[in-house]
Amino acid sequence: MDLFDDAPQLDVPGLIYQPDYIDSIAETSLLTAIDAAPWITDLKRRVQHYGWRYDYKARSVPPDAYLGPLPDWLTPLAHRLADEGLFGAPPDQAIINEYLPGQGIAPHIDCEPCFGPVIASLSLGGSCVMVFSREERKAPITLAPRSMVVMTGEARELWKHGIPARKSDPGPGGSALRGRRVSVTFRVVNVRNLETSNDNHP
Ligand SMILES: O=C(O)CCC(=O)C(=O)O
Repeated sequence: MDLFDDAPQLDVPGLIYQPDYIDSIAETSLLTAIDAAPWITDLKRRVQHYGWRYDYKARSVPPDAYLGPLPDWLTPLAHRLADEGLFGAPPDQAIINEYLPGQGIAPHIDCEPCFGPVIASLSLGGSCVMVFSREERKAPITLAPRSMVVMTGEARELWKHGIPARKSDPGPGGSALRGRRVSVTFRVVNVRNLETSNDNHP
């Protein structure tokens, strides 16, 4: 865990935040590749699925949902996450979410049977506040563009994460207007569990 050994400790056990995980050239190139690819428009926000399709209604990865390997423009990041020791194997699934100002994602824990013990999300374009919650406890974390947030242990299994659907976020300097944020969330699919998956993904 080279890079992540120095990452600041947060209030949520198992949550790791690494600012400036990529530089702005890599960010622009990822956004260009993402915007050249087709979007799925069934949800309130646009998404793209790579590796395996996630079924939001069934809250599972159906056994026939394999889409093929991650695209070339995501593979280096997936290998880097594994090389840094965060994932036991390179992630084989990625969901891209686009959030326009006012859009968010409901608090949820990613499907536990479907996905492995580590979830990592890269922020592109704009920042947002992601709120981690466990019963009455809440921990808002600002995710800056080009940062990587990694959920492991309690943060992945016991705390929900969500992004309030609003146009601005509170911050140290007052309220900050949101811009367009695109995230790339990496996971490893538990292929052996695909028949029996069930979860509380939104
Ligand atoms: O936008 C993000 O960083 C997180 C996305 C997410 O929670 C999900 O796709 O389940």
